Amino acid sequence: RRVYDAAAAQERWQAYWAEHGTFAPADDGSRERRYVLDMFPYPSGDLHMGHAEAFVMGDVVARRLKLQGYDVMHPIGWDSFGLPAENAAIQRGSHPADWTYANIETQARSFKRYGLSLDWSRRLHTSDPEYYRWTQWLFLRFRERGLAYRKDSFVNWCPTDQTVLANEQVVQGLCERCGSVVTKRRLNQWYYKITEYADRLLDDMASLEGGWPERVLTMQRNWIGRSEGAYVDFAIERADGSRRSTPVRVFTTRPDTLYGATFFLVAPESDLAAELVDESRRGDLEAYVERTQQATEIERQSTERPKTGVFLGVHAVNPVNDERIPVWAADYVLADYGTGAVMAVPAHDQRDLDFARTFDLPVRVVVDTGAEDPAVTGVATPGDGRYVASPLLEGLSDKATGVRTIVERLEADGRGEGAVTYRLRDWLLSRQRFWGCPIPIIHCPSCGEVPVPDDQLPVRLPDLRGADLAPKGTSPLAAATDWVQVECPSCGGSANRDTDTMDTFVDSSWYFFRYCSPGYEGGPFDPEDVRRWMPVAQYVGGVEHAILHLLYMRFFTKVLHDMGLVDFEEPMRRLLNQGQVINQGKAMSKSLGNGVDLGAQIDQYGVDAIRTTVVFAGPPEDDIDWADVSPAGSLKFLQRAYRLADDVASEPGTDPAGGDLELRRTTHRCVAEVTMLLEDQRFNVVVARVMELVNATRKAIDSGPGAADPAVREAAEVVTVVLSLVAPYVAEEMWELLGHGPSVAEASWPVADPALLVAESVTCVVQVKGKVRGRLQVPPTIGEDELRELALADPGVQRALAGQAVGKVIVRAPKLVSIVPA
Ligand code: ANZ
Ligand code: ZN
Repeated sequence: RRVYDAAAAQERWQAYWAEHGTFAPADDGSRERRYVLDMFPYPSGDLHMGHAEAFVMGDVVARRLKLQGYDVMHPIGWDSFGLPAENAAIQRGSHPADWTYANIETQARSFKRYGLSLDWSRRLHTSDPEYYRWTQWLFLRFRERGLAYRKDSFVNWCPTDQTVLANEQVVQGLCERCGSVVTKRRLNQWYYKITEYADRLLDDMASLEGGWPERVLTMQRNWIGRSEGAYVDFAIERADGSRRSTPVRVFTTRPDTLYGATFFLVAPESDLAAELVDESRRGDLEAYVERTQQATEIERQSTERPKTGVFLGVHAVNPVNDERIPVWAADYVLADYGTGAVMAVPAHDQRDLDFARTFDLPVRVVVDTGAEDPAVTGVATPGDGRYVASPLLEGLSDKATGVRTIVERLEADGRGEGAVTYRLRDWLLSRQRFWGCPIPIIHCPSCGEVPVPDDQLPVRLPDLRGADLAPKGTSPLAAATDWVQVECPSCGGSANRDTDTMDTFVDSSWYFFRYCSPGYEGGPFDPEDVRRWMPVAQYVGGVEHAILHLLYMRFFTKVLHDMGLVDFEEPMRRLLNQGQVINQGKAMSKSLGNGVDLGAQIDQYGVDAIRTTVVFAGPPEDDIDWADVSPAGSLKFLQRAYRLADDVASEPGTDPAGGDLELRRTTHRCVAEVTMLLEDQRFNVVVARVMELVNATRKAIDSGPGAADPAVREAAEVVTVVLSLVAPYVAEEMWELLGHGPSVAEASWPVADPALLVAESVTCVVQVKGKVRGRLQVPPTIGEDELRELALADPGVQRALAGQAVGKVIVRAPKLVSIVPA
């Protein structure tokens, strides 16, 4: 008898698939199209266990859809710009491309070995000039629409990576990449105006309900952070009694607490603070700003932190009662949220209360919540209650009415208006690093910002390497003088290129469109290709991208929609976030020494056993603890499955209709169940069902009708086709043994025969006083007690009894019940 040889099968079938283009879609309209997409990898060395889990899930989906008759596109590429390549190049004195493309080749070999049903002809790398040409082209189109702009502002700065970071890349005040404490710097930087799409990004999530994990939708909602409230305008009165020509706006979510505003705050580093401050206090403010710069945004907003601030020597005038309140600068007010100015209501806001108590400012309760006076307890009362000391709200206790009443009055007086703000900030896209997509702008002393003409794209990176790339606070590109100095495309005078590169999240915001049109020269993609393939039927990737990538790519899609290039607004119908592979209850790490090497696991057990282990370990969303799983057990199972095919191989195929009925029922129930389980992404249960079918088939061979029974062949074929989703190499070998060809990937998905799915039942006759009064369909194995109860509950029987008490009941399970009234 034959034994499954994993290594030989891997070599053989990899070559077969590559040679025959098995996984390239036909794209000829003969079959319905489906696009299955894995988040493309970053080339940081070879594949690891995390890739093993992520990519096998997408592969199960893609292979299943292909077997079900769809024309499947399942492409692959690399997100190949980024810092690690640059750091490696600095260390080795080489070019980032060396490291990047060497790693890509290593990963590509591993992906092929891992048996993924990928279409290699669509492969792309975001660091290829042919790709970033279109990243630049899109930037210019966004800019024409006013969606890419430059502004001076305080930005997050990582002192280690020497580059700015998007808000999304600052985690708890630390750099997402290196963990350094993030500081602030004032810089002139490029932004994408994602805030203009905030409402659409929120509203369109309704269409993702059910297809996307709820927690991802929640994270995006919170990140966008829509707040409803009002803008309120406060006049400013200087020390000499004169008034500023225009009032200053604040944003508040609680306009109904306006009578409780006892002081007014501005962000210390804002232009507003510098403008408002009385000359006598300017020195104090400047010293305070200096101190503020050292604190992170998280520290500044923390309720734990002692409150600090400086009085600016001017007053604000409350628009509803003309009360004069002092204006302070305080660092818990952020310059770039709302308007950068706040009306402080210490009775009902904890941070304002802490501030009031620190600086001895008045606390006035305007909502009576029944709790003790915050001025005494030090605990603010943010809840609902009866309005007090608020003439316009006299007698009210409903918050919505309170808010509406104040907003209406402010609007009538022209002193404010209802408003919505978002936590979402515009997307800061400039990076002071080398290995990224150059920003296609030229700065001309006479013309200002001049876009590089489309026919001069791509703006290629200059050839810098090694120490040229070391971080110095400005972009390394600035050092490439020959590259920087160019002729202005507009006036022909001497001008300079923009020396920043784009955040790599820009590259990954549109790659899935490019897969539809590999190598297309007329634009980032051909709209016709995208119309045929998109939206993506299934997207698979890590939950760490719940906010950044998944929000940015939704934004890009909406802009492309508005440009008339695509006709949908949401690019990914379904999203699956696979779990992580951990070991001994902990994330794998060098320092813990608990890493598991994917290559070594594959060498030991074979690809199929590793894939099976990963899929079988639990629901795809859950983490897998490698200490709890058994690749050796998976390999044993695959050998058992293989032996079925081997046993059946020499038996001629005949019509299964004449085969063993019990095994046929088991097989068809398995098909029906597995089909549903796949739809619900319960891949681990699919493996469990195949294991059961393997056992049932083995029993039929050894102690049942034997290997020659056509039901056995039928079962072995179902095992093979279903197994091919998870363990493609062994399935190919089995398919061949069973006399089929050329590839199980070209087989069709089995269809369950409904006649074989009906549970067996027998008819039970129920008599009352010897007359038949009911018929019940019951399982042949039903117990006497259960049958008696069913019979007595039957409506026909009840009618015949007409309220008489039951005397004697004779039960002959499963066929007869006879009832005699008392
Ligand atoms: C008065 C007030 C009274 C407030 C009250 C709250 C409670 P969200 O919900 O996060 O949008 N705020 C406004 N701009 C700010 C800034 N730039 N920096 C720090 N805080 C700012 O928060 C909105 C509330 O945060 C606003 O409503 C304002 O304080 C404060 F009982 O105004 B509130
Ligand atoms: Zn010019």
